Amino acid sequence: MTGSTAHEERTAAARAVLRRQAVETPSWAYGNSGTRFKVFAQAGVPRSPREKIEDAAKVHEFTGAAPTVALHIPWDRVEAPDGYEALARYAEERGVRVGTINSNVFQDDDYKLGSVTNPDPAVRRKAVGHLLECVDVMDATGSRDLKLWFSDGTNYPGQDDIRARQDRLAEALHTVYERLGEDQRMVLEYKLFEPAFYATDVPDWGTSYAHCLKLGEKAQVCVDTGHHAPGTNIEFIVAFLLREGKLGAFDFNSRFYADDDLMAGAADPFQLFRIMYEVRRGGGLDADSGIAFMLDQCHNLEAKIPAVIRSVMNVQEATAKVLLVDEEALAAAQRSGDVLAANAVLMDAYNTDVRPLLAEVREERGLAPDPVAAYHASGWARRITEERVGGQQAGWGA
Ligand code: PSV
Ligand code: MN
Repeated sequence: MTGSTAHEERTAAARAVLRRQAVETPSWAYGNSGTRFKVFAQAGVPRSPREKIEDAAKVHEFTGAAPTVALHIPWDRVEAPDGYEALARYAEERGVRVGTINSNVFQDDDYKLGSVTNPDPAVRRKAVGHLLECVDVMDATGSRDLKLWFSDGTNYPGQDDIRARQDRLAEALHTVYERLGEDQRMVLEYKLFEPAFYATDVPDWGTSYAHCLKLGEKAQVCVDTGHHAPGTNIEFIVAFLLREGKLGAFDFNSRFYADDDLMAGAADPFQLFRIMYEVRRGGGLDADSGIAFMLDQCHNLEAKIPAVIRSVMNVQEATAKVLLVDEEALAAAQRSGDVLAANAVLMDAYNTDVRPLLAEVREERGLAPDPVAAYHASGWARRITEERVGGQQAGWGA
């Protein structure tokens, strides 16, 4: 095969993957958010879960690559009797579906000393009750995944028994696991620190992996790219988890310092490329991989909807680049121990401008080649600024 034929074949295969690639967007990215110093409110942000879904639907309309929206309970709580069923229908009418249900056991006064690992059994019962409620929500929305993130941990040595907290965590996870339906899963997210400053109860992938392994197949690890110590080789973690069949989900975002929650691929596009390369290598881009590729980020300064669109595009660009890696040349260079040639194969792919390819893939699907420009031209920003006045803006700290 000539070099150019091989390149054409790679490009054709890349197009097929890019056409079906899906990135889940988080409802909270559309609401107001900020740092602990200040939340700067933006005009036109959603006042309700329905309005967040409307914005998520716009992202899908212009990218064709964001068919699901993750909810966070209770931020997106809606009232019975048919609240969540109706919300799911509302999403479908707008061309999207409800995705992962994110639990929240970190914003109630009762959780000061922990939720599922709290030394007080009554608080633990309350936290587990919330997680089970989230599975009820999944039943109503048809969601597959329950996302668990625990802010649990301690600030000072001696504050609580590290080992007993692991026992309590295991017990709570087991209870929730038992409640999952046939096709439902739980994905356990880890985070090095924040808000706990001494010992976090699920601080790293190893802790999450060990609990998930014990629980069974329906428990998988969630990798939030902002949740590691600086310099951590995240792609190694991704490669390892994929090899073990335990990578269930991503929370994509980027960071310069800690858990900055900036747009995916903005702070370090090369890192996103390296992660996506291991995803590809481990079969994570296959149609049936089961990995939930989610964004988990906040747009504190920038306009929210175009920022989410930009993030989806950044994930697409990283994906397109890894799909262009000449696997044969890479394997040959690796076999012969040619370090520089192997590295050059990866860098060639990384340095390819894939924007024209992605523009073509969009146009083939009847989409505008530039989703951000199409969004700005659509008038949606003006419309929501005019219409969404009054009411309580729905968001993190607003
Ligand atoms: C925690 O920092 C986290 O990454 C979890 O996924 C939470 O649910 C989310 O952020 C809230 O923004
Ligand atoms: Mn997260």
